[in-house]
Amino acid sequence: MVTKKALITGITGQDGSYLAEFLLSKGYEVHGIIRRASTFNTSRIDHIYSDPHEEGVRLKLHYGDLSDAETINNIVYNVRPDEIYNLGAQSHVRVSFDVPEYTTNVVATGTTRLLESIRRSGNHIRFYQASSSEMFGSASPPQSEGTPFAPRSPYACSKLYAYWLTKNYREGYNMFACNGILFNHESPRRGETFVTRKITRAVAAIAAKKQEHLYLGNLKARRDWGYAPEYVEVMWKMLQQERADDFVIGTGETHSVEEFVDEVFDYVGLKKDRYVRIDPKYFRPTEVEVLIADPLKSKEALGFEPRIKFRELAHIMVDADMRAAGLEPVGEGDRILEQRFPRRWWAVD
Ligand code: NAP
Ligand code: F7E
Repeated sequence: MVTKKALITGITGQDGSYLAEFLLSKGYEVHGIIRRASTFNTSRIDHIYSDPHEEGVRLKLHYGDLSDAETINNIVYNVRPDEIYNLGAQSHVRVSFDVPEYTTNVVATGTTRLLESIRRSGNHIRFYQASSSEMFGSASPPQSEGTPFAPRSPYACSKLYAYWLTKNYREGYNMFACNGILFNHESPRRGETFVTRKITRAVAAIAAKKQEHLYLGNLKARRDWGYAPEYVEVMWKMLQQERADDFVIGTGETHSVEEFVDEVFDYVGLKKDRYVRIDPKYFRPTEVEVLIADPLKSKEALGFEPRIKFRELAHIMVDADMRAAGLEPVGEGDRILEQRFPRRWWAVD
């Protein structure tokens, strides 16, 4: 029996695909907004998609774009969801320096369009905003809900606008609107140009003798990296609370890009010095040096305690990329998944 309806922007992304899978496993009817592209852009959700002509289909896709208010209004009006998860974004920090206006349009103004459309609909729709640890920028670590923001990129400034607007609509219009301030979270579905996935793919390609070098930027930057499936569960949890609120989500650990490189190369038994090169084109005009979550509030209020941390994450991602490259996985990552998630709701990649 269908219990609730959810609408997800960014359903074709890493988080959107896991969230859709999670909500379907909970019995939801899931609606997703996808963008028209000249090539297929639904590879992350193909395994949960069924022909809409079949009976009982609970995943429904709609063409739309966060830059297009008319379509957003129509979808919100016609679908009448109980919950909206706003995950759609130009989400690449480095790219936001190249396309700052576009990033603002989608990330900041796009959120305005969605919030306005909910307000005008007059319906009681619970709203989740994908806020980001990037908003903390140069603020001293560890960062919690009370840490003053100091954004360092067009992406972070746009996310901060959306964060404040979400709070404004909660306070001004009594809307159930939450900010999940998520620290970096990764998986085998992570976009190929984010640093963790770039590294795990490269190692698999090097092992398969299809790549000679891996070019990276700032190896000293430190991040709090968690595992994406655990993070989408907590998005849902935020919308099930009695009162709307904002939460920091992270592991409470920080590691450098260099440590990630070391972990991954050691795992497959390759010597990184032979393969890793620095290319300054990957440096950012302004860098975020250290992010580390203080996740106390989400632990106490939501019971959030991540089961996967840095080392396991690296192994899970390498095993998946080895498989994708046609190689035998090392196996530790696969074993961790089996042991820690015996009742997994997501398909292993
Ligand atoms: P992602 O893999 O880059 O996915 C972004 C999604 O947004 C894709 O479905 C993309 O569609 C869609 N999108 C891009 N431009 C759009 C537009 N103009 N209109 C509608 N949809 C658009 O990002 P993610 O890692 O899943 O992250 C999900 C959200 O959380 C994003 O808002 C991100 O900024 C935020 N966030 C991510 C992290 C993290 O570590 N992953 C941490 C904090 C916050 P296409 O597939 O067509 O490109
Ligand atoms: O960079 C450094 C880079 O692009 C991490 C997004 O999901 O998380 C993500 O943003 C670090 C940075 O992620 C390369 O300079 C070195 O310090 O993987 P990233 P990000 O910028 O932290 C936040 C929370 C979000 O909200 C975003 O949407 O790695 N780095 N060398 C590199 N980064 C990249 N991409 N490529 C390199 O070659």
